[in-house]
Amino acid sequence: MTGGRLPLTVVGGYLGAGKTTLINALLADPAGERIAVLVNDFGDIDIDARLMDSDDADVMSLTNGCICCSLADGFAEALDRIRDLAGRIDRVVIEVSGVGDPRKVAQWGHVPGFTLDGVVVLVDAKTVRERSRDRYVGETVLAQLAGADLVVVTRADLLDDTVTSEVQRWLADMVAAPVLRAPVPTAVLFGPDPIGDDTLAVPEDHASTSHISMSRRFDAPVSRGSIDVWADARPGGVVRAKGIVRVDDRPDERTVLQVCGATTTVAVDGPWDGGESAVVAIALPGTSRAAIVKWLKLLR
Ligand SMILES: Nc1nc2c(ncn2[C@@H]2O[C@H](COP(=O)(O)OP(=O)(O)OP(=O)(O)O)[C@@H](O)[C@H]2O)c(=O)[nH]1
Ligand SMILES: [Mg+2]
Ligand SMILES: [Zn+2]
Repeated sequence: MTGGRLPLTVVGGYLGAGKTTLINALLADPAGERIAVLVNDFGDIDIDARLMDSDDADVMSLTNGCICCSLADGFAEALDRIRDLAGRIDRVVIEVSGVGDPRKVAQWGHVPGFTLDGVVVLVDAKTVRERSRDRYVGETVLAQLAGADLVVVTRADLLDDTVTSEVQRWLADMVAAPVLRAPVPTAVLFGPDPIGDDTLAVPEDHASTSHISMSRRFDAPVSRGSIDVWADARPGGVVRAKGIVRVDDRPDERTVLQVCGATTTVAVDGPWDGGESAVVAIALPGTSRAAIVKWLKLLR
């Protein structure tokens, strides 16, 4: 919890993208957090709330409209009820209807009692490119992606790996957020607070014209596997990143990470020097800080 305010994570994505599936996975592996879920099903029957494995979680549902436009009053009331649960829950996850704009819903993360944690947008690897060009739903899908702090690609299990990679590259060119394949660990979905003892430095807010620099320090070696995931998921807005880290399979050596334009290199350049194990990322003005934090959190 952050100063008594409940972190609010918004989950969006087109109809059937896998939002309820992701939230169920969160409820199954909540990383010790007590989660309240608010579901906005688009139809007039609250199917999704019943699909959620809600043993420990408080699941509330809002039907018959979309919380980003027509259900503002009902949504405000639901947040009041959730606020009353404070002390019993640690965070709130909202499933936005498949046609809703999650970024609009994220504005509720700034009302008293809450703090915005980030916007997670899911896309179906199989259909997202086609849908983005569709004359009826293209605008909706593109707006959802534009507001993402983290993009999660679903149904990769049904596609050839090369096809999914191509979709991921297409997404990465378009959005200023990390692009990951489902399933995504809870610790990455929830942020931007740093995990464990690692510290994450967030400099003062600069004028909107200056680049954003964020860094992360590691107390423990990072895993080799996480470096690959991290390199593949770089948000479009990040123009440069570099670091000297200890890696689990070579903890006594310096592993140098260099991200420059589209290229990432990972090289060992000598014995560990006793300095800090850390990474710095520089992003274009306007890049979402939550997106950068989520990306840096992939190193673990
Ligand atoms: N194979 C596969 N199926 C998935 C995946 N994610 C979701 N599904 C399936 O897709 C269907 C729709 O998933 P939901 O999680 O209900 O999708 P949603 O975004 O909540 O759907 P709406 O709330 O109706 O917009 C279900 O049958 C899921 O089991 C995935 O990564 N792989
Ligand atoms: Mg759903
Ligand atoms: Zn709406």
